[in-house]
Amino acid sequence: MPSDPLNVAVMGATGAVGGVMLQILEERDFPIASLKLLASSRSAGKTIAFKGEPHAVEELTEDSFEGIDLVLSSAGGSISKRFLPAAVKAGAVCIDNTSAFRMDDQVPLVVPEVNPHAAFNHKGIVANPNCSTIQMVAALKPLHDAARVKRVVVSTFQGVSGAGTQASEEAKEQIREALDGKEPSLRGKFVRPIAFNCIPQISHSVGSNPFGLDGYTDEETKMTRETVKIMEDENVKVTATTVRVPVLVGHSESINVETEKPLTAEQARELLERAPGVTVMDDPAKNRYPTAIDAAGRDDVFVGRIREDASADNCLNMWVVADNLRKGAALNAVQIAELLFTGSK
Ligand code: 25A
Ligand code: L14
Repeated sequence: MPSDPLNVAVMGATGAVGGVMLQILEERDFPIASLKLLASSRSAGKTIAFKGEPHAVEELTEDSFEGIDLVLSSAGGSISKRFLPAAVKAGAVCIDNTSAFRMDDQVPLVVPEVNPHAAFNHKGIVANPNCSTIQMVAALKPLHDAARVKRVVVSTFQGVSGAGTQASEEAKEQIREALDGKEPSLRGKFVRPIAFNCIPQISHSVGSNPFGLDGYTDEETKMTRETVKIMEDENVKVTATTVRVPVLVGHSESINVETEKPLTAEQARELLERAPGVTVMDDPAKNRYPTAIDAAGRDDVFVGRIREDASADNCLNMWVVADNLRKGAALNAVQIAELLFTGSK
């Protein structure tokens, strides 16, 4: 059931995710009657081309949503909390990329390949999961359906674009300084140098202790909690270590998964080959496995290095990579919109 063209607003249109959102709406020819680009006053007056037509960026206010059918928001959690209630009141359906509403009981948390049915229970807001969670559950779901996932131990290697456009600029600047033999300067987006380094701290919370009382960052806690909500099974236990690496686009994950029933590596490979939105790239003898550079700019979640773990029963290891701005954020959000409005995914 193709829908009538929609009046669409993009909140955070000038950001890392917002820019990719516009690209994806264009690529997929999403049915748009009118397009409103919203950002902070810093960007008001800039123009961005969409389908060859310049569109002016407007300052986001509570009055921005009159006549809007669909809001795609990616301007940070505090902005979503402040403005989405006004959008819902104006009658818009909001697909929110931030963590603001993800664990709210009234708000579905959706990956279209995993729990599409949940999207239809919305009361105005549908949450888009965390990028690291999206790519992990896309790879876990087919294994869960076949053999029940019990426990997951995951370590992530996350690109800097996940922290926004300014973080990407800071990372490049630090790498330039390091190559010039200078001390990389910290400009606010990283707590330790990211140039030629790995930082085991991904936290957007600005509280006094970014590690929380249990020693985990909010990114790690999100992976644990969001997985249970999306998979609709509280028996799936996840423990995570999330690490920022000097990669621009693409999150990579080393995943150890324990299942109730045994699965050989070959069986897992076959299940993943049939899974929607997943591409298996697994021929290690030919150096074939996914890396962030392979996944950047692509839509699928890539899986490789699938192998049995001889140290425990019913355990497998795999390596899962995706473009954090596309499947991890903008693409997943547009797929949810397609599910709700155009009857496809
Ligand atoms: O608040 P959180 O939750 O901690 O979010 C952190 C950041 O993560 C990104 C996004 O950064 C967010 O700000 N993000 C959100 N969801 C994400 C996801 N799922 C995600 N990243 C990955 N995956 P971003 O920089 O990519 O995009 C921010 C967008 O939000 C707009 N925005 C910010 N404050 C706003 C606002 N819009 C409305 N009202 C507000 N109060 C922001 O627009 C952008 O579109 P902008 O106009 O503020 O920024 C446009 C250009 O200005 C530069 N800039 C940004 N901040 C500052 C700045 N310049 C000077 N001072 C600043 N403080 C940017 O370089 C940008 O190019
Ligand atoms: O919760 O890589 O959507 O910094 C998205 C970006 C979490 C952190 C979210 C990153 C954020 C993530």
